[in-house]
Amino acid sequence: MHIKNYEEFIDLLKKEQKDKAVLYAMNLLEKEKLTIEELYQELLAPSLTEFKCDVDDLEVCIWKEHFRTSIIRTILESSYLYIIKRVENIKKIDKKIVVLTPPFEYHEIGAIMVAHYLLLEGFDASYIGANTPKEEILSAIRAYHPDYIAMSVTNPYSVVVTKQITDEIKRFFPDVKIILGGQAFDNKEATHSIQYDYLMHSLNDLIEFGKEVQK
Ligand code: B12
Repeated sequence: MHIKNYEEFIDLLKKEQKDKAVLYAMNLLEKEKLTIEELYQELLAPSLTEFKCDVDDLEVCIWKEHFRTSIIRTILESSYLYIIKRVENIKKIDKKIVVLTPPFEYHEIGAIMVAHYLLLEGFDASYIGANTPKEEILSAIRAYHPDYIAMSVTNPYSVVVTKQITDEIKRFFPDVKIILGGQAFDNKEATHSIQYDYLMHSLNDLIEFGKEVQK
């Protein structure tokens, strides 16, 4: 664990110094002090999941959360350069995966990370967006012919619409395998009555999945 890096990074986030926070994270990758996975798992993800607002005004807190999310998103986009470089030298897995969040699901940081993790495992993965309307999802399947659809679901209210979408995917595209993940499924009962092929939670699950697919 890189606790010192986490503390230094969080300090920049608390001060809302976007430029310094982005440079700090990029420097860790450039100098190879952290891998992309370590940066995401040990700094970026906890900086959001453990976010606590230290002011009393709820409105100010919401803006603080939005601003922090925007910093993390900028770091994720900037990390893509390092992903491209690493992917050049790894064995590719000839499987296409479309990653998305369903309609009305705005939490997208987890989905973007998952798309990046899948690229680093060698998959042909594309993140197509958050809050993706049902028709767009079906259209993406028609256009890209993916082997898998990975749906990231955070808000428990999104589970109902996830069921509707997975039903349609299974009806019109029975060969496309469905991967579910995200905080809404931390409780496995939430998957009750949803048609899916894989339920995954972590980077380790994705690594195991990569190995299984290549067998
Ligand atoms: C940032 C944030 C937002 C932002 C999101 C911005 C964006 N562009 O993504 C905004 C402001 C939009 C937002 C809105 C809301 N939010 Co919010 N949000 C958060 C916050 C602070 C961080 C989420 C995050 O990005 N975490 C970091 C990522 C990396 O973690 P992750 O998503 O869990 O993903 C990891 C794993 O779950 C996994 N994973 C995720 N998807 C998948 C998929 C697969 C296939 C696999 C293998 C793995 C996997 O891998 C990731 C990497 O480790 C959380 C707090 C928390 N505890 O998470 C609340 C939180 C999720 N939000 C919450 C709520 C209630 C809301 C709102 C309803 C608030 C409101 N009243 O408006 C709305 C709902 C919006 C909607 N319709 O979706 C609650 C949910 C509680 C619950 N269980 O009911 C939380 C937990 C806050 C809280 N403690 O109350 N939110």
